[in-house]
Amino acid sequence: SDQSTCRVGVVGVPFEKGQRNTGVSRGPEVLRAAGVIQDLSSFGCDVKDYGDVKYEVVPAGKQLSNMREYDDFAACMEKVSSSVKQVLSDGRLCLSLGGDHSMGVGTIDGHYQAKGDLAVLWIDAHADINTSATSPTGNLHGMPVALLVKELADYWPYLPNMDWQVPMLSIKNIAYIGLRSVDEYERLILEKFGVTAYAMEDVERLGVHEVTQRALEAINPNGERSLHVSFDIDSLDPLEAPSTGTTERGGLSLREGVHIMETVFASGTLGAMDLVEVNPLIGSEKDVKITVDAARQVVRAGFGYKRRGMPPLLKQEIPGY
Ligand code: 6HN
Ligand code: MN
Ligand code: MN
Ligand code: MN
Repeated sequence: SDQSTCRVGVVGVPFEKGQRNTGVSRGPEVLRAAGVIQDLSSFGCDVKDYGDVKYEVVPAGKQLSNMREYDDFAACMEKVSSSVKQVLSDGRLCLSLGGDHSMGVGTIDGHYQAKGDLAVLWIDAHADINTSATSPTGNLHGMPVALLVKELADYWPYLPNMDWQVPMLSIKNIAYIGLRSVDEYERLILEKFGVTAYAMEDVERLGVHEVTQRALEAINPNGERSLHVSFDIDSLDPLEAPSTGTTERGGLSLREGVHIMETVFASGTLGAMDLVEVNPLIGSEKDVKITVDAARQVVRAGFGYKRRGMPPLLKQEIPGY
């Protein structure tokens, strides 16, 4: 059986300074405690936990306008990038557990450094493509995509302590699914560059399977790019994932989220996945459990779990069978 060929490395990113709610930094801890790693090994993945990313701040010496907690962000993402690069260089797929979505800058940079040309699937209620000039909040978790793409490089000031990061992604190789809260200047950028973006109305019109196939076809037509999936738990409807900081009603069902990740797995192109924005300090204990269980289902689907059931691992023969 080839079940043990799924090799995964897990990186925890307990970073929450890209937004204003306390608690997202405890995402990796609650996801691990709920059994994300055992979920994967239970159907045959060989999983290694690389632990949590740690960093030390080097003050930039000047305030960057409209980029809250920039110094921490720059220092943390450099470490995130090298951890993700390490996992991939060890011949494993990388699962990064967040943490807020600003960590996409680190995970995608690390993925690029290990694998070169990438395709990125950004599953989110939000487009996360503000620059410091367009952001209505100054929260860095609304800016990662704009930091990663070549086409927006000239829209940023010089970013101290970010010399390790070079915008390398082509905006043509990113696709969105789940959008329903896009700021005005974000909309302008998506239009200007013709970004592949499936908003909720497209999921309704075409269905989630078709949307996912089209998104993958648009960003990776020959399947030769390594695929990075950045899954923001707020892409799901808040009824299915209430414990997150920027909820938007009218979102994906958990079934749709799982289907996207099953389709991703079936494409055979996945290199790395982020699961971000789970905040165990938002909502009741039950809300947290619902959210964490949703995250676990989405993750295991991406690494090959089938709802129709998995064959036994056949570690030993069971007498009588
Ligand atoms: N996320 N567009 C808003 C902003 O502050 O730029 C919300 C961003 C949400 C970010 O959910 O990862
Ligand atoms: Mn996001
Ligand atoms: Mn979001
Ligand atoms: Mn299919």
